[in-house]
Amino acid sequence: LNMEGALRRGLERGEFALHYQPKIDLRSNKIVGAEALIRWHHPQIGLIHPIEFISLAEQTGFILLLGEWVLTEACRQQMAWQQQGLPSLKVAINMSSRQFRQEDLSERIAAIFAGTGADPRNFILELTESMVMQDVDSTLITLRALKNLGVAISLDDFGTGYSSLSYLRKFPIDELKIDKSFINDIHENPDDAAIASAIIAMALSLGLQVVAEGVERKEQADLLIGMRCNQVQGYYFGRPMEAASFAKAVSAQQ
Ligand code: G
Ligand code: G
Ligand code: MN
Ligand code: NA
Repeated sequence: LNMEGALRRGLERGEFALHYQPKIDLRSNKIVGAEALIRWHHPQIGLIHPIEFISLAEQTGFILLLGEWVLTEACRQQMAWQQQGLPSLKVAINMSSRQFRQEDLSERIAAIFAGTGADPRNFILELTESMVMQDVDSTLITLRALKNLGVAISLDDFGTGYSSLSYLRKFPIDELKIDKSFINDIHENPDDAAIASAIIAMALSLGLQVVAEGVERKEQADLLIGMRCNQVQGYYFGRPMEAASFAKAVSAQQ
């Protein structure tokens, strides 16, 4: 089976979809946005998760085309929700390393916003530490160009990679997402709780938004409220879901 060919045909045939996982603000206890997570509805195999195809797409370069589809689809969906009368929702998009290293990334992204009419201020681009630390000079140029468009920048899986803390202040970053491996055991492991608490305190004192990922239990959410964490995301609040279910969840809380 030629996976790369199947991916390309799948894109042409409309087999990809975005699912949306709620991001909850801990002050209002309301959904304020979503992370868009790609899914492939293969006609024979069924639902395929990104772990099965993202790294191949990255190796072959197909991720560039797929990444543009993801942003275009997220723009279309965000505007559709707004037209349905939902409150303005921030949509977070995962970027791949290859996408982030494109010379003309900000122009490509600007063209997608212009083409769809979506407001860049409603979008967050998630980057990982390894992506931003690869070549810090060119990272800084790219991040500045992206910030000029109006999008927000988030550092995803924070704490699992190697990022020099000095770059947290040099880079124009808006948000840290604490990796779920630090959140898993915060309710029973004091060391993990200490790490989460320290990351939150550091983020807040640098003026960054801080999001805890992988929250699966109420005890974890309660601890994070006490630590002044801004937002949470995880199965306890909602799994990644189809756009229509996400819209229902948002309307239900109005
Ligand atoms: O729900 P989950 O299985 O969706 O995601 C698995 C991994 O795939 C995560 O690391 C996530 O960041 C990545 N991923 C999900 N959607 C996208 C996407 O649209 N683009 C990229 N580059 N990665 C994605
Ligand atoms: O790598 P990234 O952080 O972009 O991907 C997020 C991944 O975490 C996705 O695969 C998503 O489905 C998954 N995820 C989201 N919430 C939870 C959770 O509460 N527990 C676990 N185990 N995974 C989660
Ligand atoms: Mn992510
Ligand atoms: Na993450």
